[in-house]
Amino acid sequence: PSVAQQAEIESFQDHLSKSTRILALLGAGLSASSGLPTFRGAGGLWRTHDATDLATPEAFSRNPGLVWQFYSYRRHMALKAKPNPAHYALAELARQKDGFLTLSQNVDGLSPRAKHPEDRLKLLHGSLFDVKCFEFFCNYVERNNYTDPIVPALAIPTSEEDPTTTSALAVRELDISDERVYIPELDYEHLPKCPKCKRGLLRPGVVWFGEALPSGVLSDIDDWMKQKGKVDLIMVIGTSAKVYPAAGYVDAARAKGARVAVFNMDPNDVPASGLYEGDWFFQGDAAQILPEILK
Ligand code: BJW
Repeated sequence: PSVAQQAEIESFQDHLSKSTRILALLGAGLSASSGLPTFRGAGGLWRTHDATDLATPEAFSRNPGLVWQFYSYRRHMALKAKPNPAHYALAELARQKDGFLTLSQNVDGLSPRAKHPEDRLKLLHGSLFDVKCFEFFCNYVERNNYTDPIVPALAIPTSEEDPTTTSALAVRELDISDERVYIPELDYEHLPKCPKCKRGLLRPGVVWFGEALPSGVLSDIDDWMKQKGKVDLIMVIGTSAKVYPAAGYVDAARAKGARVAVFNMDPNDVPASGLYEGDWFFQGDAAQILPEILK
């Protein structure tokens, strides 16, 4: 870092060491260097679809097979991925500070796998590994379902490598995020069914556009916000901070006195209210800069 950057890092570290009530708002950029794509910008296309167009109840109603292929692929990739140094650095900080609360928009399970203390981690948008019934009359929910694929029809197709160039008969998974790779259309009978009502389809336990965030999560955060008044700091890490109500926690923390520290690859991706005097912006790959700045 340059002299100016070093001074910024030191002023942040000084504030962090004096802070007791701290929030961290996490987004997809935190997991980017674990190999998981973000939603907006490069990598936000899945086949011909904008990833956010598939993240709606309407898309699931219209084509549950396609939406399940997208989520089954993401479950598979998330299981293969490993938490990166930023997930571990945050988990360590959360352990050290009693008044720490992480608000994660990520559904990939990497913070839990980095042993982030569970009571200090709120999953705003659910988890890829929770599944629930899509029928409004049925309340079936299943947590931590890591079965991959969840039903045989959702297995990632493979190709056999040329046996003359490899010693064993290796099978290679095809990249079904690439529209040129053929995947069959799947309908009702191929997809996971609800074991409770036996009628509805199961769906991923994530929060889609137009859906409410989990009520228990929201009330836990409200309770935390109301405690002892002041918030010292909110760290905004690897998120475009464009999706609400998640992004609204930046201003909510500010209203309680918090200074804001943004960690992002893109200098334009600051919260909607901008940066104030006394805030920080650290540009770079979260997996690299966060462990350095937090150590
Ligand atoms: C790096 C990096 C590296 C890259 N290092 N950095 C107010 C105003 C306007 C609209 C609304 C509003 N309030 C509500 C709305 C509607 C809507 C909304 O916000 N729309 C906006 C898009 C305008 N919100 C909702 O619908 C929410 N529900 C709701 O409001 O309900 C109301 C209600 C109440 C009561 C009853 C019923 C309803 C729900 C929002 C759910 C969002 N769900 C998704 C999908 C989850 C499942 C899945 O994973 O598929 O959540 S959408 C998607 O966006 C996902 C993410 O969690 C979320 C945020 O994205 P994120 O993480 O910020 O990713 P990116 O790609 O945007 O950014 C990555 C960043 O990382 C970039 O900045 C990069 O530069 C950076 N980066 N590599 C560091 N290596």
